[in-house]
Amino acid sequence: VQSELSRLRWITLNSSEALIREGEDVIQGLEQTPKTLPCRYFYDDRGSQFFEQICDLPEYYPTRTEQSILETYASEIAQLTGACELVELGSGSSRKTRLLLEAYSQFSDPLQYCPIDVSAGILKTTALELLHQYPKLKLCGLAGTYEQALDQLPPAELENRMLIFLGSTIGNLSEAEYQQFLDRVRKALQPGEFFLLGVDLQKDPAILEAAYNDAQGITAAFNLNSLSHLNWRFQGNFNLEQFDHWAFYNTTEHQIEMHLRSLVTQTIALEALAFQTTLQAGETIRTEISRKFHLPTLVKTLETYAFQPLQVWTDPNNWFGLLLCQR
Ligand code: AVJ
Repeated sequence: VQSELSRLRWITLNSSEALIREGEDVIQGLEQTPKTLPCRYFYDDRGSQFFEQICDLPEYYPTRTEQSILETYASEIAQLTGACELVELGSGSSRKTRLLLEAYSQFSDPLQYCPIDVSAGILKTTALELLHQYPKLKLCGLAGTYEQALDQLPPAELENRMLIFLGSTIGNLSEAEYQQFLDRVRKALQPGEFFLLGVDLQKDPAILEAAYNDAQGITAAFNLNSLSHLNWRFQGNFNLEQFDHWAFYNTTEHQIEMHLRSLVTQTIALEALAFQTTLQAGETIRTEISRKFHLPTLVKTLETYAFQPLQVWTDPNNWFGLLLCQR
């Protein structure tokens, strides 16, 4: 354990100042019509556990499809980039990243991994597990949001670096946020550094809708859990029994939308933010958008942000895409 801890560095970016800003995001979202919530509120420690369960659901194909692409191509990715430090946004349990860690173990350079997640609990557990599993690994865990992390990335420990963003989490960003995000990534990387991006692709809406309306109701529990999170974080009074999970594919916007629908007219309060608002019966709070991509369009967009696409991989159904670009 001593030697494992000597290979661990830990950085917490959740300053109190950032928490206040987060509260402002919540208020801003709930004052909009329709009401929205930033989707990182899914990921308190309990929400991250629900998400792990979602990944194993028969209806939720993205995780296992992306996993199969990585199983097939991880060593090709490592060959294309050569030895480099792996920096991952939204690493969670790092289950797919293990395939990359295996592939990058072939290099003589130390294996350097920097997982970044808002959920410090899952980050810590995963970090300790990985250090135990990979004796060559040096790990620098960063607890914080993507914005914080990209603006304050620790200096690279190796010559080269690859930023990894898997699971189509980029699809949770609105068009404006998406553009800002790509701009931040470009600024965070040096010329020659790599960006590995996993995206869910447009497909039959029935397949998409099933993935967000699973038979066991885990996605519903995950969605509702964001209200528990607000309750403990901001002294809220949300009653989860007075909301329903609602998810559908918006075909014009090419995005899944998840909402929580109020079953009654009710006033909700977030005491720590001195905020309250009224929800009409049937009114919804949009908790997530999950955009579905068209690969050729995405490649063009990345090019306009000065990312040179090196290779694109998909699965036999063309359900999911993995892109390797170079800054
Ligand atoms: C991993 C955040 C991209 O949008 O599909 C799963 C989250 N939401 N089921 C997604 C999620 C509902 C997931 N992301």
